[in-house]
Amino acid sequence: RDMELDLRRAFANGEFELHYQPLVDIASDRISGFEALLRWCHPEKGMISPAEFVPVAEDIGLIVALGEWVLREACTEAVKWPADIKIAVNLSPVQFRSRNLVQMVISALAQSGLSPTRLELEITESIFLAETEANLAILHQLRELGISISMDDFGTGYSSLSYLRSFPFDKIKIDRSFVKDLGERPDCVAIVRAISGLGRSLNITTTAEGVETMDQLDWLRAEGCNQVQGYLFSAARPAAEIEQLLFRFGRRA
Ligand code: G
Ligand code: G
Ligand code: MN
Ligand code: NA
Repeated sequence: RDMELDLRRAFANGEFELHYQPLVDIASDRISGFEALLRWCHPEKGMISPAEFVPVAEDIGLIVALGEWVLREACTEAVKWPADIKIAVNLSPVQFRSRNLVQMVISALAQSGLSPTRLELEITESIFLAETEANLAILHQLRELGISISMDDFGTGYSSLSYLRSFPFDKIKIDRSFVKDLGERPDCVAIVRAISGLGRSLNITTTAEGVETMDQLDWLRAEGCNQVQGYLFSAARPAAEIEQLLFRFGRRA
């Protein structure tokens, strides 16, 4: 397909950029970290969403090199932030098949000088669909380094609760499809309540994604969710705006 060639060209030309979306602690109402979100600034087509090109990059294997670039870039940026601000980076399941993932992460941390305790890696349920044992071993090695592991888009994928028993996740990210109709649909409240309760009992932080309204925030607070992320606070913004965002949310950078 056309996009394959275009993606390889774009990677060689440095057309990718990282934007950062705040993760806000509900109790303190302060930013505790940022999620790095990949953007493709196409010379003719403008900004292209990762939802469009990440699946193609996965198909052609480019996600391994692109994902390495993302991690190195994110760590290099985050090391400039206040020491209590974390950086969350998405990992593709394809990166787990690239055998030297752990070495790559160690190298990115060492070269940037970022403490592993400031790095959160976001994975999706799909990594438990195949090569479960090998992937679990990788996750354990990453966590041994002091890195936090988050389960992204919780509740939308394979959704077996058994992996919560086989691996000590640090965070569960409640998919924004459950947040969207909070207050309008009782089933969404029930699901958010159940996931928050699960997090509390298992001592796992819960983060709600896609929070757009004060009403949603009130529901999430009432249900004991720990952290929020969404347009109510800020969309993902370029690195140059992070200092301003930290200032706006009660901290000096
Ligand atoms: O930013 P939105 O920004 O449109 O992101 C869409 C999807 O792309 C999300 O599912 C998000 O997890 C994924 N995504 C964003 N950045 C990255 C990245 O650096 N690596 C991978 N593998 N996925 C990413
Ligand atoms: O990694 P993940 O699948 O969670 O990617 C986050 C996605 O959600 C990105 O596409 C990001 O741009 C998008 N997003 C972030 N905040 C909001 C929000 O408040 N509402 C909606 N609809 N999307 C959001
Ligand atoms: Mn994510
Ligand atoms: Na998500």
